[in-house]
Amino acid sequence: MRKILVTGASGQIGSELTTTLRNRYGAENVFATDKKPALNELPGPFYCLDVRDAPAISQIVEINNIDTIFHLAALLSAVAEQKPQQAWDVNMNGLINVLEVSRTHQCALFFPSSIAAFGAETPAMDTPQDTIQRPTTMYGISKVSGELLCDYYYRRFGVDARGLRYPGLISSKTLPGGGTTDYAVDIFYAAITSRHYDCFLRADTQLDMMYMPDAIDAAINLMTSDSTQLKHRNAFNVTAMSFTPQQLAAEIQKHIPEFTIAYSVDPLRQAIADSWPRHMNDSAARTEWGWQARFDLPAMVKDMLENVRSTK
Ligand code: NAD
Ligand code: AKB
Repeated sequence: MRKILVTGASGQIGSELTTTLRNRYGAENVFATDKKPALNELPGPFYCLDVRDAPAISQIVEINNIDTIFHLAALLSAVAEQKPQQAWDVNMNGLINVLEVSRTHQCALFFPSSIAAFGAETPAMDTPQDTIQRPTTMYGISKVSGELLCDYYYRRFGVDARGLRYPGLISSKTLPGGGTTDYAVDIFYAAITSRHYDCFLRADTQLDMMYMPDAIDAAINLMTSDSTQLKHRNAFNVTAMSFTPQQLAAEIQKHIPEFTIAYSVDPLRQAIADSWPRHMNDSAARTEWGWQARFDLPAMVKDMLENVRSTK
């Protein structure tokens, strides 16, 4: 990776990934792009770019000699369910545009899939790497289609397209952008400001989760790993912890004993969460490129509370 392009760089993952990449590879070598302005801690080049605009992507890649693209621009699960046609347009046309530019300019490509690529017929516990994928949401359909497109571009055109199936990501720098797992971020702000949180998922909704520093390491480690060791290359299951809102609240109460949680279930997001796995098996990622998370639930909660407090 010498010259790197990040799409969706102003979002929850993109803002932190861009900063880490700029620290490691030089700010001048990491080109952040998004529809909305960047908030990156480390300044560097930024383009206002809609990923549906194929000629604009191609021009940025060409003039800056880009060799690696982290393609993060997308609509997330809850927003996608409210705007399914727009979600298909952004998630699929955006991806095929970056795959095409990767083919014509020999770029490596990172594509983040999600636990949403699975559906209710997938085994919910110890979810295998290779298993049935029949998602019932527009977001999930775009993710499983994206996984297949990346595999196709690798087999058909040799594009080095790699990717992860991320679980819900928890971070303190940028607020999440309209997903089903957003409660696991919102709860920290509520715990610190009002000592109470009204959760939109049921108390017993168990989902895989990961702290952002691990998510950033996973993306960079996969993209810099030895290609000859990758049997799957793309759509690796990765997880760091798996918990329910009730368990997360109990961990927060160890630090803030007066914190309380109540449940006002949102039927749309509850139905989405109920169709996702509860705990993925990520042994393929561990074996093929050495994936290992650093943060478990107690370590993540401690760090999140410290970071969110410092922003108040
Ligand atoms: P986010 O919503 O925080 O950020 C997405 C960014 O994409 C936003 O800054 C938005 O302005 C931008 N964007 C939207 N439409 C665009 C367009 N047409 N052109 C250019 N930019 C556009 O999302 P995120 O959490 O940072 O997620 C990034 C990627 O990771 C997505 O593909 C998402 O599906 C995937 N992912 C995220 C999580 C998570 O928990 N955050 C989990 C699994 C997978
Ligand atoms: C969402 O909830 O949409 C995302 C995801 C798990 O893909 N956080």
